[in-house]
Amino acid sequence: MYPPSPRQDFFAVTLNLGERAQGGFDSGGGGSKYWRRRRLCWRKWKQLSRLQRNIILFFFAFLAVCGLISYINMANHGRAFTSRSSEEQKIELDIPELNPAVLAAPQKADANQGDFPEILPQKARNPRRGRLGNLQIKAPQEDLKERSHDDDDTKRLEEEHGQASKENKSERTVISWRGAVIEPDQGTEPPSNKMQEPGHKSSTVEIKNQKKPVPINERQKAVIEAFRHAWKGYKKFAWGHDELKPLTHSFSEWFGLGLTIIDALDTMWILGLKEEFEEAKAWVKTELNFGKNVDVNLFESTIRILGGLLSTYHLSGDSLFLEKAKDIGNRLMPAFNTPSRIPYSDVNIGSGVAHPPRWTSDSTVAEVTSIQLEFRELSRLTGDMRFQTAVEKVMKHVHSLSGKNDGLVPMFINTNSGLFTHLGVYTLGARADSYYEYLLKQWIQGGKKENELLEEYINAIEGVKRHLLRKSEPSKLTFVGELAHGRFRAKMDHLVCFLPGTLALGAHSGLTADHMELAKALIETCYQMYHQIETGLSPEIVYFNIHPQKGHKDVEVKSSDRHNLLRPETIESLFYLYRFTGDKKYQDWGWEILQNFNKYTRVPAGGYSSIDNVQNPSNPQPRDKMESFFLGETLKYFFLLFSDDMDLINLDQYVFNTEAHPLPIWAPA
Ligand code: DMJ
Repeated sequence: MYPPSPRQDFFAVTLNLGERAQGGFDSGGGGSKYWRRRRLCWRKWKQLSRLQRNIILFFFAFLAVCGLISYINMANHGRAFTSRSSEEQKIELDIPELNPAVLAAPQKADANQGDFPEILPQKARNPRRGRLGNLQIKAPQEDLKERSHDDDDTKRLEEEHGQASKENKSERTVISWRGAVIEPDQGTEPPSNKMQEPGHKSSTVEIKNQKKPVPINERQKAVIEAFRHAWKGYKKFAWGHDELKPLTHSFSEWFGLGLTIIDALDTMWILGLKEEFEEAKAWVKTELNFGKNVDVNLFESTIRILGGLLSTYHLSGDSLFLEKAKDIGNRLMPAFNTPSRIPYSDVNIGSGVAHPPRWTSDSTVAEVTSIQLEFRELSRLTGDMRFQTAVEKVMKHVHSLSGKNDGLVPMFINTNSGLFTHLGVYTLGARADSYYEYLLKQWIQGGKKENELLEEYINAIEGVKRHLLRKSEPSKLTFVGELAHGRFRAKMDHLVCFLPGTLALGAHSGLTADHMELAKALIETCYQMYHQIETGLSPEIVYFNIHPQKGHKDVEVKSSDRHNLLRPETIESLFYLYRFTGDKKYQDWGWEILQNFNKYTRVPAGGYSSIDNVQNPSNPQPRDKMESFFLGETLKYFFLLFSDDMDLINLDQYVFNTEAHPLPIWAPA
């Protein structure tokens, strides 16, 4: 037996190794000393018992094996890491950051692009300069730095655009959100440039749905009659001007661009009014001139003019409308040349000078976030990605901002700082409304792939439920109020009545069923905003009773809010609800409202008029104005609501912009 001597073993080994090492480093120490130490070491090794030596050898062998194993592992890990990176890269390519993945290859405009004015970016404002001195900003021709900045983004988009088209041939993304599984639907192709007949649904629908046309019914005929009556007044007294003043047989100008004609083009097409369409088209061809020295509001001209021209192009296939759309699109671009890239509210389309309103450098949140459907579509059709780049920058920026309350946004955003202003007030009404609408609709337009938009939309609806929903007394109507610095106001704009339609569209697109339930509850409320009022027409704003009080109705109206501007939102939502549920009560409610429009707002000589007092049936006080959206939206939605042809502007192929102009849902390449 060999009694172990651990202390000695340990000492011998470490000392010797240490000496060896020291010798190795001590290059000037002399070789003889080194060899003496080696011999001493060997002697000590010999003095060890066999067992001791075996243990030491086994220990070193063990260390060597461990070292080898960890070397192999590290090598494998390195290989795995490298290959995982390429997987990730592949995934990144498969899920593009922007929506061109779902785009068909852009159809180059066939017109001579050189015919259109080249509007150069204007120089960013100095944010430190005072407001008043900076209201008008001339576009300098040589701002190359900004231009190249934009060019980079545009180039990137163009590359993604091309790449995405290739990659998505076989890919169809499935998005899962809180249990909802959403598959992109079949989208819509750009039209052929072959001119179609008015009344045809569109070149695309025609090809895909070889069904017999559904004959129009009596209620639809009543809408056609109403349209013709409105058109008669406009033609007689306001032809070529923005809006009809039906009482004084005159007109009013806003932009001086024949707004009513442009807004009504696709309505005429859908209603099958061939003659009216042809005369309107002739006016667009010979009279419409965007080179005028006029200030236009970016949002209003985008949704009405650009949107109207693009949808008419899609429905008719006539390239005249695309040419005009490109022209106005180019002329609106200077609005984006702000320090923050949040666009100014106004732009002079003749001079290329953009500016904020006189009293502020803020823009309205709804306005800067409700131009995206139109500019994105313009890029898709022209292949010029500047339009898309500009509006998507705005969306991304707003997405990144703080100051939201559970997805609800403030009403203003500063064009210098890019930050929300007037924080703490949240509404689904004026100045914020279509922000929410366009979150969902852009997601649908792009083929349901831009998850950021969907997430924002769903967050916002959760925010609405948490902060803005209440029930009225005595009828327990569900309504959407407002939040001002933590205090709830039971105030609801008629504008909010877009929401039931948008919620229903979301539910139809795969979102959870509670969205449809809320849509049904809210459309009932919007209908009651008409039904409970003396003329059967809704005021601009209502206040709901939330405390039970004897003799009080659900809805109350302030004298300053009792006007009706012939707005479309409730009819729009009735249309969506009917399309998705098939419940005829929505058609009946719409019919009741149309009759009341005829009773209280129709002007015998031609046209319809906004009224000042919906609570006075014997004198509703006509205001002498027919808004262009009455023809562009209200009558169009009436016609679609009364139609039983589910393919008349099929909602799986088209998405309506906020001015009721249908734009195609992008088809996979
Ligand atoms: C229209 O111009 C649009 O619907 C916009 O989104 C809101 N206001 C009017 C109609 O009320």
